[in-house]
Amino acid sequence: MKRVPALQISIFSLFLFLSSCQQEKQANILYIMSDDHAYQAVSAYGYGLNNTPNIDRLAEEGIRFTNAFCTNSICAPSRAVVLTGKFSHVNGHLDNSSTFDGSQVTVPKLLREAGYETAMIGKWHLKSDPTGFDFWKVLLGQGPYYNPDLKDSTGVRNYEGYTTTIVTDEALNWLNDRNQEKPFFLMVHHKAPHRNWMPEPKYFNFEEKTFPVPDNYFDDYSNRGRAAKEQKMSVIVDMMIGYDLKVINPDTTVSQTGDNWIKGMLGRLNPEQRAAWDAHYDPIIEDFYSQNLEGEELALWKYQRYMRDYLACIQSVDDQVGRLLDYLDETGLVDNTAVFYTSDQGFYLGEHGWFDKRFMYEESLGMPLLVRLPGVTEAGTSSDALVQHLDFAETFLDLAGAAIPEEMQGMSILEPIRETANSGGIPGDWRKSIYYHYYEYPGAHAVKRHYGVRNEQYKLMHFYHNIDEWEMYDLEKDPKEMNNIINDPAYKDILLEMKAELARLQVQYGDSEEAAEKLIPIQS
Ligand code: SGN
Ligand code: CA
Repeated sequence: MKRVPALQISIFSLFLFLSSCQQEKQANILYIMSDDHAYQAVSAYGYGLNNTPNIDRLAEEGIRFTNAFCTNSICAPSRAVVLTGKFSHVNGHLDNSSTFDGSQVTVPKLLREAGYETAMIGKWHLKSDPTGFDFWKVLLGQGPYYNPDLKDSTGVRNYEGYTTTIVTDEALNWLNDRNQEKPFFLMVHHKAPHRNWMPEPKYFNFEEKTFPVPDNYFDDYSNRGRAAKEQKMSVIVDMMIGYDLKVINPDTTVSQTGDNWIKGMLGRLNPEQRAAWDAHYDPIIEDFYSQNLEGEELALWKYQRYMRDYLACIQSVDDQVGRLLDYLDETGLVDNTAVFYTSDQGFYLGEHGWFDKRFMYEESLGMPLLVRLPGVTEAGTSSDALVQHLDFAETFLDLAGAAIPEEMQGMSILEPIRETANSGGIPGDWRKSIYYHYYEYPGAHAVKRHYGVRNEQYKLMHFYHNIDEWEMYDLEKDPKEMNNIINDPAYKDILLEMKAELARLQVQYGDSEEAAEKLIPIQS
């Protein structure tokens, strides 16, 4: 055997020692993101609508953020912000019609350079194929609830079963097969609970539940502007009885909204799945047509029907989060794996009478965010720090001990996490306000373009493009945003401060209304 000089041995052992230290420092990262999961529907947030014990484990064993916000309340743009650590106007992904420029710098690419093995499984929705991942397997577009097609670098394959379960199966397969020598970065993105909320049979029993109706379900949008009045996301008016609420008219001569769409979805089911579906929904359909509901009764029936399917879909997500957490326990990875649970944005569960998102109002601006990393997060804590999707790339790089590029626009949330563990407070130099900009108009649900600023107590928004209206809310006095105080003389000084803060943020992030109008040509 060739002898190695003593000095070489000691340099070699030093290298081994340093690389093992490096590995210890670099936590594994498991990022679980669902689609349209409202914070009101995570029981750790205390709204009493449902019970999500597995997602709640992350709050009990880690930290819960009470002020976590998106930057542009819609799917693909949020995903692009998470990947790049940059606002939509900088990463170029303004709305769901855009195609992601995968040649730009993204967090999986940087983590790979920092020694990580990277994977992306589930809903992708960015049109171009994923880049920067050692492994990817993604749904096509929005993906269905049952029997999905999944695409990887070798092509597309069909999978039989419930998508939420299949995405998790694939994540667990990858975890088992991964390179054990490297830390991992795994993104698990669920389709659920995105529209049209098709539950798995296990949770058909949600039909027996009745949910509290939000007190502003019958909102008439008085004291608000045209944007709130002219949207098309009303449960009562815009939800499709067939597609959304699963009530297909047995009289096929009657044309009813969404019947063909739901029939298309149901065409994907195998005979066994279809039999279980029909056994559940047929009596609901029969009951509905026997009642001839109208007016308020019909509106309340729609709300309950919506909530039952939406929350049932979340129950499956919760089960599958549980499987991943169990895996970390069983393999001993738990102590060195940072787990994030969040959503691509928030969602309306009947507040203001709505479903969907897009608006900068609280329910769709906010999102659940729970983080657990033993030794870093303190069990059962919460933070009121204002954080955004914008911060995630920076946070992952911070966890990896990798440099955060200057051009990234967010801040590592390890700072407020550490401060929560130290003092229970927010770091003094943490941001005091957040910036928001939504572009997809004209588009589905007709929410007008707007941008704005929110701080701890106030929110200022400007709706523009085919409208020029400002709204301001006092979130302490009016948390449900029912009363626009933009013309209230009592808030004259606050308005000036908020306008100045908005202008400051636009300079800081390099955005403006004029630039936005040039990014997307005026269509109407
Ligand atoms: C689909 C939905 C919309 C939803 C968008 C965007 N309609 O178009 O209700 O707002 O997705 O959602 S559907 O009839 O096709 O279900 S996002 O989460 O992907 O941004
Ligand atoms: Ca979404």
